[in-house]
Amino acid sequence: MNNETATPVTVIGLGLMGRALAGAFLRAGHPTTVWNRTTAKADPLVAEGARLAPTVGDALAAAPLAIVCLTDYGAVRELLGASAALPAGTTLINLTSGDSAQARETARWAEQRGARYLDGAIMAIPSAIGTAEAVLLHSGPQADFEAHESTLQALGTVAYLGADHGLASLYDVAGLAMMWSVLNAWLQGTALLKTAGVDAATYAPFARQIAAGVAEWLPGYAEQIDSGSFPAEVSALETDARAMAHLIEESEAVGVNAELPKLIKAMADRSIAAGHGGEQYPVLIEEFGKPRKD
Ligand code: FVH
Repeated sequence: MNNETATPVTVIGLGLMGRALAGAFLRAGHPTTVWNRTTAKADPLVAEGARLAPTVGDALAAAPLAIVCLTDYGAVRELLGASAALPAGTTLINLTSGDSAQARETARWAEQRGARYLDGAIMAIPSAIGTAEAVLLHSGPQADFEAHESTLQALGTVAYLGADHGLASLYDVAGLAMMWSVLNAWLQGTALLKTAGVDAATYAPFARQIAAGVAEWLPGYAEQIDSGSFPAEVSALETDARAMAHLIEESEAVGVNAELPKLIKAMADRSIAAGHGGEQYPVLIEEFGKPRKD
């Protein structure tokens, strides 16, 4: 792609992530305008060919696509709120982390100011930006995503989730829940085995195999959740709960933390008490779908 044909892009926010985003656009040949509160952070990008806009308004007007990546949504509203109207022809893509309510509210706020708005979430670290490993999720009007999809592909693997602006944030936190839960489960097992002199490197391949195996179950379990029917084809929840009791007893016996095992069993016990002991594990979606009443 050469500069003449490449779509101009603006990047507002040149922190660790914003700098990576702007650099990826530059390397893909897009004329890139940047702005940052602390202007010195733009220096390396200007040296690579970026244009430093004197104001946020100038940055927004400089390109049909403006990416914002700041600390939080408060910063986005504070910064963009100063410019009364956002340029009508600009599509604003907010890659700042936040929750679905902030995403939906900011979409309403941006659209009231004449901007087309997509919300997004970056499932990658700065060094991965510009490679296929970087996954960037987007939600909002599909036509606006499609209009800029080829430009966004300079950042990595881009996905469109749907029209609800809150979807990118929800997928982001759902992905983080998955990541931290898998890591916590691995740490629980590693702690157990360390008491028997098994080091983490020895256990890791086994843990990786278990994680991959469980991942294979997800499509079938998703069908059970979507159908609302949880026939016990593998094992009944009551059987699982007995194994959970073993995990608690073992953790306490060898002197490692048993909080995670106890939470796992507490969720199952509540579902069993509600009459689901003979059903398959995904029946627990009902416990996850409601706040805990103490
Ligand atoms: N870094 C990462 O690996 C993660 C990956 C997943 C997504 N996150 C989210 O990306 C947002 C930015 O994260 P970051 O790592 O770039 O954060 P910082 O390096 O701290 O840069 C913050 C930028 O925000 C600017 N800023 C903050 N407050 C204001 C404000 N009130 N007005 C204008 N700009 C503001 C700050 O400017 P400066 O301090 O350089 O002047 C930086 O440009 C974030 O939501 C992550 O959760 C990154």
